[in-house]
Amino acid sequence: MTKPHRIDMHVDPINREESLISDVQQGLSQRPRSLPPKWFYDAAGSELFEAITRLPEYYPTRTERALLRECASEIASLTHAETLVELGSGSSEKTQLLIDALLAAGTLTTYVAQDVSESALLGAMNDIADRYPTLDLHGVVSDFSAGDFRDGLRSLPHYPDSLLAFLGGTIGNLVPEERAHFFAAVRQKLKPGEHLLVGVGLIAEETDMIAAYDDAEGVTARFNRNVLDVLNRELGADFPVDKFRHVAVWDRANSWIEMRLRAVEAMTVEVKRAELSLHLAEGEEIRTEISAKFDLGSFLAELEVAGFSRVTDWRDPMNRFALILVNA
Ligand code: AVJ
Repeated sequence: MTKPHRIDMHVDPINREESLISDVQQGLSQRPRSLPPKWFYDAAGSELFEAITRLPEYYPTRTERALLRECASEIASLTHAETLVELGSGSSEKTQLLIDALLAAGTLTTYVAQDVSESALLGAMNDIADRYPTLDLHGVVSDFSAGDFRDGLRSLPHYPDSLLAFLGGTIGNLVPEERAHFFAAVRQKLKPGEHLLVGVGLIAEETDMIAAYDDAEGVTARFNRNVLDVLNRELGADFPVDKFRHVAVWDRANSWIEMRLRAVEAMTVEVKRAELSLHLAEGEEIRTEISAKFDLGSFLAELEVAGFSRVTDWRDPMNRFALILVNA
């Protein structure tokens, strides 16, 4: 097996426990109670997410893959990127379509992959290293949302002629205010002429959207409850995980799918290392994720407010997902 000339792995020295504690103290004591979705992704959660992407109901992943297959060579000729930087790279599986096209165009030298999950990133980097022996590879385990995204993005290395990819619809996990901060921080990170490629879920049939987040097999339910396993293990909490029901609702006013965990009976939970004692009434819910779905035009308007200009976009025939390419 030929080795790539370089693989670097960086683990951002942010204290995982410290930020988990502060997220838990903040999120669980406010109303509605909430937890940030990044804590889903320990090794088990990352694997559950990969299982979700293979479910018949979860259309975003395969729709985006089909779009990438169609437009990757066009993206390569429009961007001439030397470096592909990916935020929330996960398994990097769909990214290979972009890498293939950028290598075929002869411009790509470097792939920088960032993810919050060390296990997912290690697995992805090993796959990529095996498949692409000539690519320079940099893996960054970090929280890109740290410090209003400024700190989180600052810790990513920047290379010339970058294409920054943010795929999968993960942008939907941010509330509008966070999105504005994210776009502004990305815009600052990129040099004029560099590109951003975003994958976004579009507003689809409500029943299809709900099914994608509440599958028949219950994989999404396990993924959702896994965040309580994370709190139990990492903070010495005693959440009775099987006493929580997975709930997915479409919030039309906010245009997002909301995942919640609903306590099926009243309970008191101790979160030892957060010094938190939590009383939940029967039926009380914790919001664990929002996944916003967009109207393409208003999404483009948000990008333009941040100083990006549209290059082009691609949508699937059912109009459920879009890839958007913009210029910094
Ligand atoms: C990985 C954030 C894109 O919001 O659709 C899948 C996560 N949550 N099923 C999404 C998720 C429930 C997913 N992202």
